[in-house]
Amino acid sequence: MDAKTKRHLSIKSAIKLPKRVKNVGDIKRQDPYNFLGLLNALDKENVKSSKGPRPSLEIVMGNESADLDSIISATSYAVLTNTLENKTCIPLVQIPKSELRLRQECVHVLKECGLNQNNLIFVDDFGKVKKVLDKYDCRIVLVDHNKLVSQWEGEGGKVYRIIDHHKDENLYDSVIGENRKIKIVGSACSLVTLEFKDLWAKATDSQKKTLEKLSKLLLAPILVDTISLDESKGKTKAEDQNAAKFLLEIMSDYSGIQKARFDVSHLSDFDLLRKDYKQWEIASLQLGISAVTWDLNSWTEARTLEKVTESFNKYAEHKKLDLLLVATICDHPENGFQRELVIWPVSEKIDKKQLVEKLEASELCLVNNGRYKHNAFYNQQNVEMSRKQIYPLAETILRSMINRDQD
Ligand SMILES: [Mn+2]
Repeated sequence: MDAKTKRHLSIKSAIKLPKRVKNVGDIKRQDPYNFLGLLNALDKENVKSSKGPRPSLEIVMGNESADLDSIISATSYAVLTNTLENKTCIPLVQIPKSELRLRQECVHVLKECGLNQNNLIFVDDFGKVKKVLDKYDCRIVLVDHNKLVSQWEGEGGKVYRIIDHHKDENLYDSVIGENRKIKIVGSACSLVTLEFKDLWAKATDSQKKTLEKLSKLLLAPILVDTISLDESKGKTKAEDQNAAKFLLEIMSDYSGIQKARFDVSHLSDFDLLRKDYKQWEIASLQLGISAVTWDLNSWTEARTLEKVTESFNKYAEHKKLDLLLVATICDHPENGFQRELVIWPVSEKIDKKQLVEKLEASELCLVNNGRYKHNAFYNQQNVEMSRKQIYPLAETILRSMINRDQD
């Protein structure tokens, strides 16, 4: 290198050039898993000055429990859309960022698959999302639920596609045919995988490279939700098998996810109860159901029975509940997959004796485990019934009790 070039280079490096802000195209090409970066770029884009109709944008969201299936089905849908279709899509996670640490299985899977959780879009950034929503011609895609959560209720007109495995609530009648894929299968991620399977199989080498991380990512919730595709557990459908088979052709490494999911002993009772929680209003009653990945024996032994039951009371009070149900699952090393149910009515509005009798007589096949003096702690022998089935059952029982009171 001659002196002149050297001098030129040193001058050049001495001048600090302002960092160029990445635009939407840059992010999609260079950093396809940086959704927050994409949102910021969309926010900065000068849409108004450009002629013609507003550019289109897709927003994909999972349900408010923000479990592994919801976070990953939404995230993967966005990456697949951005990579394989000539569209722009951002995924939303419907919890504050601070609550992600309550979902160690999600933290584990994201890290294991090389995704940076700081690049996801959480509730904290919804202000910016709403700005973008007004600026672009937005269409909403629902994955892992088929009814907008209250936060987005006003945007029903924008829903154009649904991919879900819950009972169809028959909303958004314009979403029909190919755009309405609601099937009761093990995992919403199976349906997302199958939706893009053909395009993915035909992807170019560079697209395939971008999507490399996704196979492992999508497989995680499918395996967790179907209990490792074990047909005897009644969760696995042909769609789950097909999706997993397709993804396994690209990769396979599932160890650790289940372990992280069931490793909850470091969480406080309050965190355990809110980690995977849903609440409903039935007539004037508030019902909350916490799903906990710890068995009642280990839980009460680690904390004492008094402390755990005290936590149920405090949590029910905090959420202003009339009835708290705690549905536990654990993968016992000797006895296999097990479920338990805690029936915890807290308000005078509920006839406790009648409620317990009706639940005891239900298809849950509850057997009192004798650990608690009142009828509250049960082994649930019908292990096929998760919260998805427990909720409609509890709803029917509560409504029948209310109706009887009014007669
Ligand atoms: Mn799901």
